[in-house]
Amino acid sequence: MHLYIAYKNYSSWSLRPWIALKVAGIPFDETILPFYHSDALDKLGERYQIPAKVPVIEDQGLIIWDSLAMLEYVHEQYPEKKLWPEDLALRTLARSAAAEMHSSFNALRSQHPMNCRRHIKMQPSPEVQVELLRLAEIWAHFEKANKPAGDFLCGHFTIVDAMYAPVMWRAVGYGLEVSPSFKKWTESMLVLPAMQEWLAAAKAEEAKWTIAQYDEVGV
Ligand SMILES: N[C@@H](CCC(=O)N[C@@H](CS)C(=O)NCC(=O)O)C(=O)O
Repeated sequence: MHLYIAYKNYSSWSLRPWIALKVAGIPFDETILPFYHSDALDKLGERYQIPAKVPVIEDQGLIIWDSLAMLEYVHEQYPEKKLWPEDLALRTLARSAAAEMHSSFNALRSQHPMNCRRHIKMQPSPEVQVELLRLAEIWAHFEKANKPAGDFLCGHFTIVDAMYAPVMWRAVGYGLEVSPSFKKWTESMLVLPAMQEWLAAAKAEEAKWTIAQYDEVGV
């Protein structure tokens, strides 16, 4: 399996499949395509007639160019990793929350871009505050759900945690408050060895790649 991603510091979409593969212990190779600094991502898009966007997975002669689609693919290929919970009610909740992340939270995404290296306190705008309340509501659904013990939304780490992983960086990086259960989840996500590996790589990238428009948010 080959995963194409972009900057570990900035690319929120890239983090989703990467962290899921790492936490599940699924072997993969990766290529970083820094699209502000090279045209390699455009070339990949042209080669496969797909958008010049990351992440992309190439596996068994197949191309998957959407993060949620690739997480579903990985789940199908490795059902023993239980990347979705087995319980129908919990899986349905997790799938709905993952899909909501994929299609919503536009204010949070655009006003607080993921930037793992950066920590500043920013007052959320009214639109972002509405989305933070929605996150608290989603976390309350998981709190009330009948689920096994564990630090993650469904007990053990699943696709829904991977989908929200960039939100963890946004909350931590910009000092955004959501709810006590959300805070507890961010702490569990942050100490994952895979997340620490991602952070170390994001820090190491600073010597070669920075993007001013993201580094100056809130200045
Ligand atoms: N629907 C896609 C969205 C991917 C996406 O927007 N990727 C951003 C990554 S941060 C990108 O590649 N941007 C490159 C560009 O816009 O030039 C997915 O879920 O994977």
